[in-house]
Amino acid sequence: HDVDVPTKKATFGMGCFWSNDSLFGATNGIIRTRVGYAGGTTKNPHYRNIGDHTEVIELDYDPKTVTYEELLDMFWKNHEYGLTTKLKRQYQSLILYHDEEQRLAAEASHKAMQIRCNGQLRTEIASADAFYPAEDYHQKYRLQGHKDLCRSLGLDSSKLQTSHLAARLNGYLVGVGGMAQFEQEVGRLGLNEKQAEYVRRELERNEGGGLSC
Ligand code: MHO
Repeated sequence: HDVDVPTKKATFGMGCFWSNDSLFGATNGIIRTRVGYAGGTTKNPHYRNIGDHTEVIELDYDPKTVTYEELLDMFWKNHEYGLTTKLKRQYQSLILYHDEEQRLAAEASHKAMQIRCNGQLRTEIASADAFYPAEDYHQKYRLQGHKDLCRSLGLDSSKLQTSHLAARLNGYLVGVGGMAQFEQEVGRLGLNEKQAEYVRRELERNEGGGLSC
């Protein structure tokens, strides 16, 4: 079961990519997500050998449903970008734009934030270049904790980077999106009643709990 609408890509570095995968996964307009390494120059980075790259989330979004500006808003609201903490390159605050329109929007939002933060921003903006997908065990990290659910839905490792359903569940299971939104789309997600009940239980348990890494 997949969603076939025209999408655009957006790429953000905003700390540990597990929580960002969940944050965006159940956001309306996000069609697919994958986590990986980007923004550096070293070849073939891995989690244990990340080189000068940064953990990033790559989004396929439907621009008719969510705008790049709205995604930038989520970027600023959901990570550490100031001078208060010393960040490793791995967790660099980073916007990688995919076209001129994104570049202009990113720079405008950066400028506005810089004023609000008295010039204390650490965020970098650069053109999206090579993206190296992270190892399978990092993809949809929260969802993968629910092995029986994944198995019953056929969400094996080959689907983790491409499945709309996997992106949604990876958010809902930790409470992102909320119950009302889940009920609105559950019919389209293709879950049976038992699977839907399971997700509802987890969503309820975790709603408002905040994302951890
Ligand atoms: N606390 C986690 C962070 C992982 S994140 C993908 C760990 O040390 O494994 O950077």
